[in-house]
Amino acid sequence: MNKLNILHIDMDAFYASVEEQDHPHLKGKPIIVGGSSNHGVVTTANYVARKYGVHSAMPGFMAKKLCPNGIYLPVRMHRYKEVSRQIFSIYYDFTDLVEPVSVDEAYLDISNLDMDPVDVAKEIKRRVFNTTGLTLSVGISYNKFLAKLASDWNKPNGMKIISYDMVPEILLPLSVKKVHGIGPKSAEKLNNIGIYTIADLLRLSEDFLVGFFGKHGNEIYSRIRGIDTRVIDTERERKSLGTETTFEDTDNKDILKSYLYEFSLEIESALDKDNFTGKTVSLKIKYEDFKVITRSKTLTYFINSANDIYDVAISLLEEVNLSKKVRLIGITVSNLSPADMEQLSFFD
Ligand code: TTP
Ligand code: MG
Repeated sequence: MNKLNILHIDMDAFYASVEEQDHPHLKGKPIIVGGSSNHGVVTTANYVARKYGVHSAMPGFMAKKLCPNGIYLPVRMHRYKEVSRQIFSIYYDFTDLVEPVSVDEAYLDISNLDMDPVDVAKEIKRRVFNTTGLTLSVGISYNKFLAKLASDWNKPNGMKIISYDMVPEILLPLSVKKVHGIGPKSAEKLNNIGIYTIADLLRLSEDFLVGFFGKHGNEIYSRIRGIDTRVIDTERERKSLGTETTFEDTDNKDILKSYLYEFSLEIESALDKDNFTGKTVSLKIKYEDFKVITRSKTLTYFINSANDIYDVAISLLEEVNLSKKVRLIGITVSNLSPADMEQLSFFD
């Protein structure tokens, strides 16, 4: 009962952190992504810029008033998606029960892992940092609502557990705005009738909440009592299909190629089964010294045949260093889309 099996992971200042990582000389400076034209809107700001009061969705001219010396950068969506894929592929190394919520946010159900949830969280943080240089915040709890609340608790680079016995102490004093499902407008309406905190909300009947919020009223009634029965929805967006294998260290390219061909066939049949096509092929290699590299290529069109997947995988293999022996190789196809809706890509 109430096993701490749900993680909610959210990257810190995601777009701005990617920019900082790609432009190391900007580290420590206030970075604002988007909003460079006065009509534009800020997508996000790093934590240095947030000290000036700059935040997501703020019009550019306001940001510039608050932070005239900020570095204003254009949005490079394809790059954030690329980093996002690297991060998600780490999550999928731990479990298939991943629900992608956005480019930088996911729920993981780690029930099947025989590991302390804190160790899982630490290991994910470590691997994401080693691969991308980025930090994230993770919330650990026994349902999605509480895990999400926890991930927001001590951003950036945070980690917070909310266990069953902590729920009253955590929830009661919280502002109603913190309840997933209560937006700024509803929060204002609640404030107008003297309801500011979850403790205030708890005094209202379920019927009243349904009258007030409509069909979400029941959910909100449960959530403020720490109850959330939503499961991890892995099909919310099918993110990737892949396969990999470990073998005796080898530097024989023909052997590696034969694995890639085998995997391309496997992925083809998996894509076919789910009626998906994909746009990105990633090659993962672990060397004899356990160093792991991944290389990805995103096409401008969707593919689902073994031959197409293999061709891309081979072109990626040509780019990697094979002077060291390899002990694992794998392919993942991501950026998936239902075969009959090819024009819609995942994050758009
Ligand atoms: P968030 O996770 O909400 O924000 P963040 O990652 O920048 O900062 P943090 O989580 O540390 O508070 O959103 C993820 C990305 O989505 C963000 O980097 C930019 C983009 N985004 C927008 O484009 N517009 C928005 O209004 C918001 C909130 C985010
Ligand atoms: Mg984030």
